[in-house]
Amino acid sequence: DKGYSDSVIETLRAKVNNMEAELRHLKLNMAMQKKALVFSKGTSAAEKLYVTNGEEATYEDAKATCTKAEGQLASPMNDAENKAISILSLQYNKPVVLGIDDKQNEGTFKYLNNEKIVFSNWKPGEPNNDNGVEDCVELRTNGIWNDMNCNSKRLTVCEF
Ligand code: 293
Ligand code: CA
Repeated sequence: DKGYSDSVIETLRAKVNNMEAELRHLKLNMAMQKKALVFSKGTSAAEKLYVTNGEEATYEDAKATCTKAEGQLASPMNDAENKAISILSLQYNKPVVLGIDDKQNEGTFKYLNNEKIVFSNWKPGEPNNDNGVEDCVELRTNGIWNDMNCNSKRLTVCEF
């Protein structure tokens, strides 16, 4: 007959039990690591962890820094995430460059994955594409957004 033998079932049962124990251990450990990282130098909102290296860089350089770190340039998708980033901006007293631009189509701001933004926090009167050269976005220490020249250097904040 095609049934599994009792010994095979018993072996699998033991493996699943081990995996469940390891998973519990991993989850506890990850929660601990996250708490420690947030305590030392990050801020978090929901599932995202925001961390800065303290450096000011252009949009392209900041993007490359975050990609190299296997994260991505901070891209707030709701008010809670925007607040988490603004806490770092306040701590360092520097505006932050976001992972959002309208390079492709003036006035249509998109995330790095080319999707249109679903959340914004523009200052009244912004985005104004001042002098026709503002395709990037800075988040000021108060959390408010302004479109700016992509060559301007702002605080690098990555999300993980
Ligand atoms: C213009 C008008 C200002 C505004 C500024 C920024 C530049 O100078 O009121 O603050 O543009 O939008 O990004
Ligand atoms: Ca502007």
